[in-house]
Amino acid sequence: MGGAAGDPGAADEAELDCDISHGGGRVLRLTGACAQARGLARAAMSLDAAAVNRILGASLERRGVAATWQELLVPVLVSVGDRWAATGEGVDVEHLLSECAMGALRAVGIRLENPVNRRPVLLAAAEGELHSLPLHVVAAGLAERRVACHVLGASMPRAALADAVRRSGPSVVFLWAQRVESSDPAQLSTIPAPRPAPVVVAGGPGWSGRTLPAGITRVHDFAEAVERLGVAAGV
Ligand code: B12
Repeated sequence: MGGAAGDPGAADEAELDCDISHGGGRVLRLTGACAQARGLARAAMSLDAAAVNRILGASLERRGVAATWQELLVPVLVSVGDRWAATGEGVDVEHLLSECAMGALRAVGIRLENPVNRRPVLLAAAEGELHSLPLHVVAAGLAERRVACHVLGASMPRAALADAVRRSGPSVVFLWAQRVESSDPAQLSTIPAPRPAPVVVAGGPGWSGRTLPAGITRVHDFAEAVERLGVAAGV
């Protein structure tokens, strides 16, 4: 698994319309995106899952998780989301791209042998939160550091999360909230602290402006998340 940033791709400073010939005039606006991101946007807009999988697989292999997330996936996801907000269209594209991305990112963790951590790292999305893709990118980034994670996925009820913490004794619990509607800080307080207590980390734009319970830190980007969770997991 290649972890180096490597080839950043051909930068394109101009706003670019990825016009999809058989997509009925569907357009995605990508500003300053690399060639691979434009290819990913075209494949996603064409609902060409095989091409999306190929592009993501090759990028993860050659450039690693951080570059694939920041240079390919984030620009295309943001653009797909903006297009949905403006037109109400493209939920199909959003689903296809997220599904392929989760598959490609999961494969990074599945290939991890002999992880360095003994205690689990739990990654979950907050109650009511269906955005779970960032959990998978964090898990893949940690796998590159030989840290194995348990991804608990979307909309984790607080009682079930508390139970999982009691039963598995994690070193870290990461809770993602994409939206303010799902970022009730009280659910962070109900995470139990069996000895030794886990480090609890909150991530995602949903937590912006929220006051988090004492002792809980917030991370703001992929690199900070992987660093903070990796240290808490012992690497
Ligand atoms: C894929 C997607 C979906 C998929 C999710 C699939 C999945 N399994 O995850 C589906 C189709 C299910 C979905 C559903 C919905 N979605 Co949606 N979705 C998206 C999309 C396109 C990408 C989400 C994502 O992974 N983002 C991750 C990164 C790319 O984005 P970001 O968090 O904004 O990144 C910022 C920071 O978090 C940070 N960052 C970047 N990467 C990382 C990594 C880490 C680890 C950290 C800590 C930080 C970090 O940097 C960025 C700049 O600050 C976004 C568009 C967008 N801009 O995000 C919309 C978006 C998040 N969705 C949106 C909405 C409104 C919805 C729905 C409510 C729609 C509906 N009416 O049903 C539902 C939510 C239902 C629910 N109960 O949760 C809005 C949210 C608006 C808001 N602020 O609340 C967005 C922003 C679209 C838009 N432009 O309006 N969605």
